[in-house]
Amino acid sequence: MFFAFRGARCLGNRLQLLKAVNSSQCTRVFTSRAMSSRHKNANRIQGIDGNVWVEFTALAADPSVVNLGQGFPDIPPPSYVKEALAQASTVDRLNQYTRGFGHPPLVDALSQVYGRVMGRKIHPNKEILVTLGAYGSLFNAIQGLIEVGDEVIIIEPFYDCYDPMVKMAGATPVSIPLRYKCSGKSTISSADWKLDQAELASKFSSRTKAIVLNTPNNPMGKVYTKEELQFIAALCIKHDVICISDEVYEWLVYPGNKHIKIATLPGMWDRTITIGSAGKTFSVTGWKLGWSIGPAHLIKHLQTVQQNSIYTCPTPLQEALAQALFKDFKRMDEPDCYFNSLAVELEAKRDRMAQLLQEAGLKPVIPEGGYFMLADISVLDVDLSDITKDEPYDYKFVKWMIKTKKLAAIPVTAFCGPETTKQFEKYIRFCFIKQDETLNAAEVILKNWNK
Ligand code: IK2
Repeated sequence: MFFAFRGARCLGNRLQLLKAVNSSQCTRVFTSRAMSSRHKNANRIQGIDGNVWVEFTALAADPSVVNLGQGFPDIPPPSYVKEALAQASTVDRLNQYTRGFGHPPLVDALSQVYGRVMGRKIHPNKEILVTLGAYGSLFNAIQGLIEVGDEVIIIEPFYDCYDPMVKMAGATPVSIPLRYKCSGKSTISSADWKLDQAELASKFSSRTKAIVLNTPNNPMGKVYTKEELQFIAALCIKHDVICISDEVYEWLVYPGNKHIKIATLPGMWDRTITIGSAGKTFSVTGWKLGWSIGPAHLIKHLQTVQQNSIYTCPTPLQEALAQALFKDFKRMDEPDCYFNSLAVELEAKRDRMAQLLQEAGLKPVIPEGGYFMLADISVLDVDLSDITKDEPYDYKFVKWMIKTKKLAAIPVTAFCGPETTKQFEKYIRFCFIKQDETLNAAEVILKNWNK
């Protein structure tokens, strides 16, 4: 339409345009417009057009596919969360814009919950920003704090959007892989993947502006220990580096592990942005609400990005989230509190998933947190050499599995840079926050794998 309209203006009138449609003159006009450098993408998005969620969500959309791919629950959210949203929509005022940096009851609720969790007073208006999902927080933090030419350290495997967001800011991602250290135990755990301290230290330089941390980690489920966090913190302090700490799975930690917020370690509050997600906290990924918490001198730069981009988040959702947080804040120490009960429910699903994979001969990596499980697929020895597309093995494997076995997962190299592709291309990621029926259906597929 756009080209047709511009073409019509150029040729004078509609009649002339119609006559010209089949003429080579028009083809030349249209082609040269389409090819013009003015229509080229901005450099800041060069090379980042591929996206694992766009590609694999479409492949898994067929209803006959058992979808353990993208990380969304098919268990229902708590009823009081849904009711709070229904209730909010009945209040006229709550269907209109609210405060851009966060609906007042929501920033109050967040300041109370995190004030308690972090053991400090958190200013609701200056130290909290409500965002469009954790994605929004990551985007605001990276756009607001990272300068063109800076370096940002990212630990691999990483949640896939970190790398393109850093590149969009004109900065350079510097990656460091978690390395497997065999524990000698019969099962493999996410705790067996560790940062090599000397290697990590070597990545920091005067160009390093920030490090992105993700604990519990997606895709592996690693929960960083206090010692690991202290080591990262010491490097941040030594090199005056900001820590962007993505903690969307903060409540989903399994027995024997403890989620520690790096912002609570000495010297870290002033240099850390802690990111959370309503989608992950209350099993409502479609709500796309998140938050950034940190010192006022950093949060104000994230606020600047938000006020000049999306400006504000949906009011009824923020009101409902505030009500849900207040409810669970009052019972934080009780087993019924959703922050505690979801992890218990998921522990059983995690163990079931591990068993399913083991019975199919796969080697699962048992996560310490989150709701994903990696599986080593090398034992299946599927010959995909006739697929000529130039992709890592895990991409080909998952596409083949969706097509022939009707089971969807996510290739782990989507969370890696080019240097670690070889290290991770024999792993795929399964999401296990699913109803029993969904896990049963996956079990049938895995049990019949060789039939
Ligand atoms: N950070 C991490 C670590 C996430 O896992 C997510 C959500 N990911 O879910 C998709 C998947 O891995 O299958 C986000 C940030 C984004 O969270 P939100 O939905 O709140 O924007």
